[in-house]
Amino acid sequence: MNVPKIPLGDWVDVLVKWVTIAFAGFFAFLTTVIESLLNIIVDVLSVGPPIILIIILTLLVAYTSRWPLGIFTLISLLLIDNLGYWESSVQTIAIVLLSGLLTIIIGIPVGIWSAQRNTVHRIVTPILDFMQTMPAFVYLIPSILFFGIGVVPGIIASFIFAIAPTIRMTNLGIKEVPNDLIEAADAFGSSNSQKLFKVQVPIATPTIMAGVNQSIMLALSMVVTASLVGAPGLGADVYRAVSQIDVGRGFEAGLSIVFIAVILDRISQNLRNPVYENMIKKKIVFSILAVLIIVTAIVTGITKETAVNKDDNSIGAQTDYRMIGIEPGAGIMAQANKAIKDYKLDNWQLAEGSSAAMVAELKKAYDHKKPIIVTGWAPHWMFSTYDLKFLKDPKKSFGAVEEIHTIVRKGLKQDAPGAYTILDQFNWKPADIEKVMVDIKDRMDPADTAKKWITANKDKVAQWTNGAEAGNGEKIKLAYVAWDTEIASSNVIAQVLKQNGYEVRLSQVEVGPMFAGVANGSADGMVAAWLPSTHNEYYKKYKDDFVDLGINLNGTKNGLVVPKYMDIDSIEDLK
Ligand code: PBE
Repeated sequence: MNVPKIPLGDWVDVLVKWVTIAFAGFFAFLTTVIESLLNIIVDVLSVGPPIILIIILTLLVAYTSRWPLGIFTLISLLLIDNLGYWESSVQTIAIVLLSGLLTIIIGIPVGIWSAQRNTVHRIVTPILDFMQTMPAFVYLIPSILFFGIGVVPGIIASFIFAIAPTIRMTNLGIKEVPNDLIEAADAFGSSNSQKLFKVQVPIATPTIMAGVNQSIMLALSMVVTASLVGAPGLGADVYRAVSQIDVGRGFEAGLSIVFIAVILDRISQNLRNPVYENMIKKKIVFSILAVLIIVTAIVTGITKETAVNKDDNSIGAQTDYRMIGIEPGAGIMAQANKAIKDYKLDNWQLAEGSSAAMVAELKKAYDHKKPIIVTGWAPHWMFSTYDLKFLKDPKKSFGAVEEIHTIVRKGLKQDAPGAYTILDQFNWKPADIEKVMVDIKDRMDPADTAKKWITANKDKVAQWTNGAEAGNGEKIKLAYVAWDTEIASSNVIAQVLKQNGYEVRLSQVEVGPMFAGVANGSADGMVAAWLPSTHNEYYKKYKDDFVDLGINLNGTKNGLVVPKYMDIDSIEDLK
């Protein structure tokens, strides 16, 4: 039977597209609100030197959860500071606090409502199941389109992922309030709201708080995922370490996350019944804390207000001094950071995320003729889709024109001589790869696109396969990074190898792992080494452990890219 595929994905695409346009104003508003709230929290937390917050947190943990834990807090926070992860930690705490806050504000009322109305409960439960089990990565995709890259889509995705326990536990807590208490309240003639706030909620509080605690922990577990779309903090540190296979830094950042998890967990668990309550009243402690927070918020708010330069119309002010980057391990990211130094762009930041997020952000800005600066490279379909220009780079921070090399593992020549020959002879032009990229971008399946290109370019492909022994079903594993250029090239060469008798597996990884994989033989090869400058660091590190088969494409270029409607020409204009 031949049942056509149901175009579910297409429907979702259409829906998301419609929502993006119809609710653009609402999303912009929400982005501003969430960003400002987060900024306030970060400002308050980072007022004064770190030691102030360290002491306050230590005292708070000691007060709520006994002094040994206070000492643990002190030591672990001092260690975080010493290792250089303080700023990231503050960012992470702020993100988790804000997601937690949103969870409480929305989750508890929904939980109460679903405890009171069975219909609500019946509707909410399957939605919660869905939200909790749908891989959180999936929320990130529409989130980027709705909110742009940065911290906001990360917070929203964490919130969706984390809210379920609060709703479920609130519902449970309220339902578990013994019936005789409700009857007693009824007998005294209490109104519904009196019953709720004077009887049900107080009795259910421990259960509700357990839910909130779970939500906070889940939000914390999302920080690495959120960093894929540009959320800063410890998650970004971990992601960066993965993408550069930096074991040491990965461990340091991971350890910091563990410390913060323990601290937040203990505080949120014991907030209601602090251990030392008989020594100092809860009310006093929390009042002092509240006053402290409010005063700092007001003071930092005022000092900031006066610091803002009112008539700043520079490109920097228009773009929030932010350039949109890609995967943290990409060579172009190191180059962009170098440019920031070389051109002394002190107040500029390079947002980390992914190539897909960068492209989404570019499209959004371009559609609204807004100023935007991205890290871009050619060949790339974006130059044929939009009117873009490279900013001039007189200091050559992004290197000069480059080439892409094919690199294979040692021993491939003996194990699969035919594949080796094909990989060695693989060579094409920017115009070729661009054609493939445009088709893939227009939503053609990469493998099909590759086949189409091969059929249309038989002569070229014949040169690559010339004299190559046919394979006998040997397995060839090619590593690549999900950059548009490499999705195109890897798929084409994979199809060519397949048509010559090899069983090819493409394995998508981060940059560091791609080089390491070929070097340690767990991947057979890759066609994605940008040299001499872009991937020089990785190349140097592993060059003794793999075989460089030379150039497969000439004439690539990296740099900062802006739409032509922007009135700047050179990186120097960013100052
Ligand atoms: N790129 C595309 C990569 C190499 C291929 C420019 C994004 C990089 O910067 O590492």
